[in-house]
Amino acid sequence: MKVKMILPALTEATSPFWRPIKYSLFPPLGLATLAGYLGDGDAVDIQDEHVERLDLNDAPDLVVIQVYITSAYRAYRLADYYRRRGAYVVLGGLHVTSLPEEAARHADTTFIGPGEDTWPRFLTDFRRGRPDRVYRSAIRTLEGVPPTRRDLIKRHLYLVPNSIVVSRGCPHVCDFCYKEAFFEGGRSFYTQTVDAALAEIDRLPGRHLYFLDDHLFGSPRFAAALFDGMRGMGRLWQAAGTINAVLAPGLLERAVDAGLRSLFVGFETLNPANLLEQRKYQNLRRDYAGAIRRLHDLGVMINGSFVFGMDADDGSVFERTVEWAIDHGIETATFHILTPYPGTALYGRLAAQDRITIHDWDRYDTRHAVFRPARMSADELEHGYRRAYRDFYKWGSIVHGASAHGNVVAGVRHLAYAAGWKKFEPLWDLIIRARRATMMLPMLEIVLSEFGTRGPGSGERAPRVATVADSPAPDSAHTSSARLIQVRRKPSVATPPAPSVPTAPSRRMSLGRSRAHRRVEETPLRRVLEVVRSRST
Ligand code: B12
Ligand code: SF4
Repeated sequence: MKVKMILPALTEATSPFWRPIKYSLFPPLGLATLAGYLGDGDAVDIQDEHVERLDLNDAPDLVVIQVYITSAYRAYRLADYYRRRGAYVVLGGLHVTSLPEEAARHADTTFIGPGEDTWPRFLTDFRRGRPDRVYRSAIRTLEGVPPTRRDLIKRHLYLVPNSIVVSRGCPHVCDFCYKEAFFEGGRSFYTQTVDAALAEIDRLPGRHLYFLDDHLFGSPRFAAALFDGMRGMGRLWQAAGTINAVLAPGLLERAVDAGLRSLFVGFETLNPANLLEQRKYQNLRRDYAGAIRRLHDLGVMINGSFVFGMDADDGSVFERTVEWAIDHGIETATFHILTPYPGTALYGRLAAQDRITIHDWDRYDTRHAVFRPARMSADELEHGYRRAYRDFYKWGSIVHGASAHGNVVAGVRHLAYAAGWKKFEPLWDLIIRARRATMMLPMLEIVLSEFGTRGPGSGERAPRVATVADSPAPDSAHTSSARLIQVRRKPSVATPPAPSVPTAPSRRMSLGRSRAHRRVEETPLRRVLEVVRSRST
């Protein structure tokens, strides 16, 4: 059987805001997961329109399309096209689950919810010539899921080819999140077994990993066993987690020992009234600044996520949030306009209040105000959102943020990461168009490892207060990669818990106290940062 799997590009791919770098990050893991269920005799082709031109002159028997809200119209056009050519077309994913009737008009079969239980059932029915019109997921488990077909992923087209998910969903229930709608009718948070997760990690080449799990720390037991199992695998990795997971004692240290170097953190809002309104209780009364300090003390960079337009937000929210994020040395920030995805509690509430003004799914991209905000106009919200991005990523802000770290290497890493990400887009563009995205991965690894001062997760935490003089000699990078090869070992859940490593002193405690620290403060690099900062503000 000839199977074609498509991740259509979102419509904005043709707009001036199109950022190839953002969409060349991660391969289509969902489709590669489903491909794992196909047989040896099936000819499978995964095409991701974000990074390649679709070949539409083929004649597959089965066309599988993953539909996100912002790519829904494009997905429907492709589905109609292939149905006209006689292929059997199936649609699934988040948007199909939110609006099944809309999607069903363009498909022979639609899938509601995650695919691990329904997709193999469909394949059996399809091969027998008796597929149903709709499959609704009810059994939620990742046990026995076949290995993701990474051989079908065109790795060289992605900056982060080693993305991985070892869980589904999240234990929390924020109103604006896709999660409750997508997992309705079954468990909304579950994980792989630790052994299966470690085996998948072990299969991935290179050092860098990006966990796309909504909340990798969502099950502390699973996370602790995973991190312990990863110790010594020589990985450098990034992931997402919540404030309370960061503040919880112990788990973060284990993650860092296993190689965590950057965390996406959902701060979302600085206003407790907004947190209450959105049922984001896990952030309520949490010490945001303490969480930042904790991450930075352990050498973990932060990508802070902030949402604008909740009901307690007025026109002052943008400046306040940006200033706060810069002052606290958050390395990168992702701003969003609150977006009511169909099926979410937020959508229900705004629809009941007759506040949803736009139903064009292309604009549900978190860059447009598709509803009437409570304390400002939609225009003000969009302008404020754009201003927040501009202000956060101004050179002056980047330098200011970088100098908020009590540690020069961390400051330079901040500068390199934020500027590299946002200030050289034309260069990224060139590299991506030359289909060389993966070439940049070593640079990302260097930055994540604080230029070699914090190597991959070896189980040994690097001393926190590093100075330029303390930095390893150039050849120690080789030493650490040699060790990397040596220490790679078979994963096992039986690994005993990590010996408790004393936590590094908090930045507050160490500031101005240790001699080593004073050396950091006085390094030439520190002075360079100060000069750049004074010139650029
Ligand atoms: C990685 C990621 C991206 C990446 C790449 C996406 C990719 N290559 O797949 C990038 C950075 C490009 C991206 C961009 C955006 N993203 Co995004 N992204 C994610 C993230 C973090 C992980 C996706 C993933 O790999 N999941 C793991 C795999 C295994 O799951 P899956 O893809 O969902 O596939 C499973 C099921 O959905 C189902 N399934 C899917 N398709 C099909 C088809 C069939 C036939 C069947 C049977 C089953 C099936 O089976 C699969 C296995 O269970 C999710 C959050 C999340 N946890 O899902 C957000 C998420 C999908 N993104 C979101 C958004 C809003 C966006 C943006 C609009 C953001 C923006 N401001 O630009 C853009 C637009 C994307 C687009 N193309 O339209 C929202 C989606 C909301 C919605 N209702 O559609 C999410 C849920 C984040 C959130 N919490 O709000 N994103
Ligand atoms: S914590 Fe994040 S992933 Fe979990 S429900 Fe809230 S927004 Fe969604």
